[in-house]
Amino acid sequence: MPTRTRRRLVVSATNKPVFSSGPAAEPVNLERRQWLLGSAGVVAGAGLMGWSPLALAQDGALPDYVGWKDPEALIVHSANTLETRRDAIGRGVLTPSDQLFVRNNLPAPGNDIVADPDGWTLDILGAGQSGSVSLKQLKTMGVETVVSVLQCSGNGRKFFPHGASGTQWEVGAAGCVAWTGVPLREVVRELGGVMEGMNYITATGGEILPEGLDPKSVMVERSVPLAALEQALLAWEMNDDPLSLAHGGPLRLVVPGYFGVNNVKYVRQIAFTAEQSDAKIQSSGYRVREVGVEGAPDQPSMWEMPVKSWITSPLTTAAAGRTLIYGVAFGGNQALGKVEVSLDDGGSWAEARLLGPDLGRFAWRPFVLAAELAPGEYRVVSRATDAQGQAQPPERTDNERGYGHNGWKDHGVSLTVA
Ligand SMILES: Nc1nc2c(c(=O)[nH]1)N[C@H]1C(S)=C(S)[C@@H](COP(=O)(O)O)O[C@H]1N2
Ligand SMILES: [Mo]
Repeated sequence: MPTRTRRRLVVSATNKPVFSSGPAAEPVNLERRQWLLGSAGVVAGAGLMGWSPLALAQDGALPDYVGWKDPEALIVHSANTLETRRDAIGRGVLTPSDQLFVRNNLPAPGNDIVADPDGWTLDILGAGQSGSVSLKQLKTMGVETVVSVLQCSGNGRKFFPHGASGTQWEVGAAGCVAWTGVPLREVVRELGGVMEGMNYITATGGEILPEGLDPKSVMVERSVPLAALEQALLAWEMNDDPLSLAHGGPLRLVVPGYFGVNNVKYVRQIAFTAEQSDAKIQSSGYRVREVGVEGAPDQPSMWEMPVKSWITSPLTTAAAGRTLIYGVAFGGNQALGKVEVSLDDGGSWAEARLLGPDLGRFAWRPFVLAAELAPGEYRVVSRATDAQGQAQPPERTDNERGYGHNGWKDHGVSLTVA
């Protein structure tokens, strides 16, 4: 858990929100020291030749800002990229916070931004009444809890044979967590609605950008279609704890059903915009294109997640006899329909049983299949189908950056039963 001193959130029904109409306020308490990359050194200032958002963590140890996480459950790819081990994904419906993956495109801001969560301010543009609102005020506008799968666009990148650049995630750049916050549509309603002609929700992360680089080339600013207003949440709690810095505290835009990158951490501005952001992370980053092709705005953006599943246990060996085969499955932006498991690489399938309570359209379900296994070699695979009848394809769709892999073949495991 992020902190032992738990402070429950009080949602006051009497405090009426007040909006400043002046120029958008800058977020407070952001310091340059965010550019300390763990113990790797300072990377601020104009001389940014060696600047890399993927500085290596020392000795595979957990960097300070995620020091509260469970090292046994995580693979440290870099100071900014931590993956949940496949064998750490349990049978529970929710991923414990200390086992959840972390992915930062930029070094995380300083911990001081979560010291006074209620004082955090969010600028809202493109609504009937634009202005600045504090987290304290947001907490008076409504509250809801949504369980959703958080998954990086590059989850499964490791399986692409062309060697897609980026973190070599296997299955663990994903987890299922409970978010508590105010639905964005409630906030917008209080502000007099979305201005006419706006097509996107554009959210900006609260990182202080390094000097000497074009801000557009590094800033985390993502646009999602306005349709996502139906489910978007401004979250201040994750798994019943105040949102940790690592996961975007004090305030995060959560877009259930959409890939991780759209869930902007330490969100400092929400703008309803006619066009998508021209930041690199939107215009050419996170675009699906053929191998060898550069990213461009006319290619599909990593928005809605498709149906996906994978086996979590057993992963390598099992004793002959009755074996319970476990995994997780989700429908992405759709509810989950069913999951099938095959012991012969898709030759024949049996429907698995979904475990735990159904926590809604955006949550994942653990699944289990009881199998009677004779000694031998097995290729165990799972195939999920969403509520609309869309099933996982057998193969990945090769693409330059290794995005969106939901092919069932690569996600299978080879099992030796003795
Ligand atoms: N402000 C900000 N938001 C961000 C990012 C970031 O670097 N900065 N990374 C995005 C990406 S690519 C992913 S996959 C998720 C990861 O969320 P997590 O670190 O809470 O697991 O956050 C997204 N939101
Ligand atoms: Mo990501």
